[in-house]
Amino acid sequence: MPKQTFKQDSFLAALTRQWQAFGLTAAKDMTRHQWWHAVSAAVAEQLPPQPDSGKGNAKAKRHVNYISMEFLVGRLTGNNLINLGWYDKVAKILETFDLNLADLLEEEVDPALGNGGLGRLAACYLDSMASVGQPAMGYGLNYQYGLFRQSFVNGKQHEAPDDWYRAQYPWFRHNSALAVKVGIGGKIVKDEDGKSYWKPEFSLRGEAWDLPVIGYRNGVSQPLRLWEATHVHPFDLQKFNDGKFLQAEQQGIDAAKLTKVLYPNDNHEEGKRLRLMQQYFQCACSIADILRRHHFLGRPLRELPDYEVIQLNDTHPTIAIPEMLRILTDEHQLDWDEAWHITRRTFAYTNHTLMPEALETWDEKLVRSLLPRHFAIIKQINANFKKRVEQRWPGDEAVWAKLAVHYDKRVRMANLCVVAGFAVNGVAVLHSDLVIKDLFPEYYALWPEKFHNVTNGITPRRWLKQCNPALSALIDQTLNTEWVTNLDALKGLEPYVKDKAFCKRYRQIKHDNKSRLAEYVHQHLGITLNPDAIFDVMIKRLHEYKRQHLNLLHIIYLYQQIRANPGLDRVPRVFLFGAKAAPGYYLAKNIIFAINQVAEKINNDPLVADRIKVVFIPDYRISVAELMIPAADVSEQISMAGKEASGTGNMKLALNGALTVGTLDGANVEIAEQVGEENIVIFGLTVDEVKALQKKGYKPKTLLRKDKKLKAVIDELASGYYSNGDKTAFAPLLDSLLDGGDPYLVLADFAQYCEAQQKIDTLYRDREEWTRRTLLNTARVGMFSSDRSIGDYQQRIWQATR
Ligand code: H53
Repeated sequence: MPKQTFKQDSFLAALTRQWQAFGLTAAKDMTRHQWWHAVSAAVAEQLPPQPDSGKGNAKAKRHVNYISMEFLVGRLTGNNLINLGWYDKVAKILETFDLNLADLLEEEVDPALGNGGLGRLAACYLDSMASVGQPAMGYGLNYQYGLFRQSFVNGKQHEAPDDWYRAQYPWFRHNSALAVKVGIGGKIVKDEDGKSYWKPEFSLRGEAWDLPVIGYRNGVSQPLRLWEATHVHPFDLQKFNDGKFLQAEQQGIDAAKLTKVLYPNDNHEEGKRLRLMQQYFQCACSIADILRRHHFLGRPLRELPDYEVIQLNDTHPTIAIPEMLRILTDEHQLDWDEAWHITRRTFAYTNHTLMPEALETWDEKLVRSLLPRHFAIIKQINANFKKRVEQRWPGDEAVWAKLAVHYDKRVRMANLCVVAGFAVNGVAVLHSDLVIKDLFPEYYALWPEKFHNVTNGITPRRWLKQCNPALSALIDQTLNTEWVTNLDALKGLEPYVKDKAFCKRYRQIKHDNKSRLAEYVHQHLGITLNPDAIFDVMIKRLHEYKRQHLNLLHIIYLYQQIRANPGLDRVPRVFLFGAKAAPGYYLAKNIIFAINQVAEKINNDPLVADRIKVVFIPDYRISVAELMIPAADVSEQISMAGKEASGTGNMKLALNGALTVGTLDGANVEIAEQVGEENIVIFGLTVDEVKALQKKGYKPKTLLRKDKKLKAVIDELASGYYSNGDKTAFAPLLDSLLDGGDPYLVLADFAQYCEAQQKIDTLYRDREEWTRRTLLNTARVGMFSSDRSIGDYQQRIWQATR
């Protein structure tokens, strides 16, 4: 496809229409926010109409439908301008109005339609599919409120709704012709011919809102289609005529509830009725849209899997499977076997977690009441599958108890995905192995060919080119090759470890990025940071398994060391955190509180004299990540081995020249392989050691008796020292570590973690050696480009099997 050329005249004309629409008389009367809006809308107007995606695809290249409850896309204007190749041109035009484009871009409210890693991965994959020319649609929900806004009140997390003003978002295109009717509730009834069909209790309308996903300078733009729930009729006319005006509108109010808010849980399912309704609504709209396109292109139903693949991002959209079967059998009158044959070759499932609390199961009563026909279909799948299991493991109830899709009055979504899909993949080598060994060994025995690994990736467009313009420019000048679409080309930087001038420049860029972050922190939190200190960054959702509290214990340990020896020679270190805790996750919120309280004490202790600063940046989100990642010297990836499926922050930080302190978990293992063991600091128990320790019987309190340093840290936290004498302030955290049995082995890894941190301190003192190691990180992590991940999906899953 030809590159999209920028037409200055039509851009300026569009800009004029924008300020006129605001009711102003001249461009100069626009506020900064209006400028951002006008520029974005004027650029959006220049994009070609989005093709009804899939038209061009041949059998050889299946069209991908990526269904995800979350797409954490981040701000779009800057990114779209970069991908279009129009950034400099628009910046120049704005200069003539005395405006700075980078400043305007700060006006955009992040579309926060995701929680964390899973949603951000989906956004990276859309960017990569557009950039490598993989025809694709993203399907998600158009939430009115994205992930809550976080602030701290007396150190405690406070949540506020995130209104991102979707109604005025300039990148949306509303396509009313694509609206879909979705039924919910009701029962199965028989028609005159005795054939049963579903009579829903009520219907909703799904409206399609498209965001453009723009490929990197290749002329491709394909939609991310987000569904919004509205009501089928504007009013209940009967009620309206009866004079019941408010009740007449009730249906509309109820419908709008469905896509009001994103559930703020990451790696944890609550099993709420509204959540299942969201899932079904999204899947019903998306399946209808996929089939509409397929029919429109005149293709026979039985050929659906030749043209389309549906990639399920985690189990959240699993209900799409019975929905497909329902439509094929009930609406298109296919018999079961044929419908099953089509479905089984269309769906592929990505598993992102082994955490039991995140593997969705639904109460059968709930499924039956909301989706009676789907429940019947699930039972049918289960009954058919039972025969297969019976053949393979005759009479073995224990195996059936594990493998059943419907068992013990619950529907298990992961099992449904494995049984009904043609491919299952984990998201890093270690994780994919554990999926086979620990989660699904019997399924693997049945269908080894279904199981794959696709290690996660990140888009180099946002996570280097956009967020680190100075480093990108240095790489451009040095390599003189298009690394943005071929991240392996960064290997070409390796010889420059010997080039003093280059290394100086690389170091200076990091320093400047640190100053930029320090400015932000000063402006927003009033804390002054020294850019010569080590910037030690831990950014990720707050979860016990990720062990932000291990980081905290080490900070307290350091502080105690300084108090015991005021002359202690340590490289000044700034510990930076960014993390949101799910509002109902009591322990995670307590960890935030503990970090903030410890920060307060240390930051105000003159004895510390800037050797330690602790900063918890509130409301961590994509735009804040874009500031923190280029400024990091150290990347904290310290989850208990076996718990973090992959991680993607680890990749972003290494790419931007941070040294990882990490456990052998998730993609850290592959990062270590790529960068070389001398360029990463690995510590802690391995997966096998974790298993062995847990089997043996782990007793955290015994550890405390043996390790005096550790005991001093825990005692101080419990003493009220950081909480104005309140000894119960951190009870949830301490209870989990002690009486709760320390489920994530924080205390067991503490000593090794302290050693690892000491090693960082020593390494950092030799500035040239440090630069060498961090530069080798940048140079060697090219394989973590999401373009490579998409290539793997194509090769191993989308094009290989059907
Ligand atoms: O998905 C990321 C992984 C990360 C994993 C995360 C994730 C969620 O954010 C939410 C639910 C879930 O099951 C998994 O925790 O390790 O990198 C993308 O694969």
